[in-house]
Amino acid sequence: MITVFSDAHALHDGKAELHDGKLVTSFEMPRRAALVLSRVTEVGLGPVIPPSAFGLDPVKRVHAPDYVDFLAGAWDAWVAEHGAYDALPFTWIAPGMRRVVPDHIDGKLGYYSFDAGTPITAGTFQAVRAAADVALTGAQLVARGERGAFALTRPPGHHAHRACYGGYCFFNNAAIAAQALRDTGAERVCVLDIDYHHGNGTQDIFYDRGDVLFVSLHADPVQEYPYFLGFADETGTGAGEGANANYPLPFGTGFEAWSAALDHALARIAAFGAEALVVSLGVDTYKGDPISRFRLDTADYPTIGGMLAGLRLPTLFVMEGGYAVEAIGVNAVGVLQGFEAAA
Ligand code: OKP
Ligand code: ZN
Repeated sequence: MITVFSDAHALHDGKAELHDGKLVTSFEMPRRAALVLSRVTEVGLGPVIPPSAFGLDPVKRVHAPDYVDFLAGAWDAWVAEHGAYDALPFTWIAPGMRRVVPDHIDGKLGYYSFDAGTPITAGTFQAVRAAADVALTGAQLVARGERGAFALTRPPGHHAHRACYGGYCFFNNAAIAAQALRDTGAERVCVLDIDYHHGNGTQDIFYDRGDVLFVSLHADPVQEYPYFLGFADETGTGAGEGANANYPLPFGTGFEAWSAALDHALARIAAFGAEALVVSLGVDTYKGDPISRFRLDTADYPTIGGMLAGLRLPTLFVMEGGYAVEAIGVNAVGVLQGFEAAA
């Protein structure tokens, strides 16, 4: 399997996030992608190639142009006000307030975000552009006939909505790839999100569309971030009615219950008749993950890959979460190895 990777991910290097009432070292760090890449080479998964440059047009197929422009200029605007230290938002729109675009960067950060865990740093925009290119290059490989491809994206993307960032995510790499697959000929595409957290951004982007099925297995939002989306009764709207499926699972979920939900999800995907599959591949379902509370083990990940291969669909894996850095490489690449063994 070909891996697409760009060193530019390391230009996004947040110092801190608000966690348990304190500013702590960011869980989402450059070392994550470096360790997945070294595992890819260690096991000889296949060639590692750099992305092609697609520009921002395919990004704007799923993100609002004013949001993209905001991200492009946010760091410089922040530095002009506060100096060269990471930008974090601190206030948001609540019911009863007005949805107006502020002039000041501090207000704009709140307007275009939904949490205090997602710093904008000097190289964030370059890094998220590179991640979009990585996803788009992977989509192109799959569109051109590869059975599977791995877009080793960082930062992750599935929490990013059409016009706001959060959850370590800025550009929704998986959504950008799914849209590119649609635009290059696939009539119906599925995004299957197996990250521990609900892919609220991806769901929202495709919620009113019947051509992209979004399916997600994740920690129940009554207990876990992102709290305000990801419930089982969210099934899509308008033309998208029936093209959204959430599988919320409780804290402590192990592989038996998790894989039963995956079996159900796979049947749902097969019935949809997708021509291509994008997998939002998070491995923060691992029992050793420092911010998550599922109980999957390292041996489970190749099994998951084998189950995904059973769909017999051209499949693009897009890297999302996973914060147990010592295990992220083995677990993420384990899924890909399991897929290849069964493909
Ligand atoms: C990104 B991805 C911290 C709460 C959680 C945000 C988690 C974002 C996960 N106390 N913070 O889905 O892996
Ligand atoms: Zn996650």
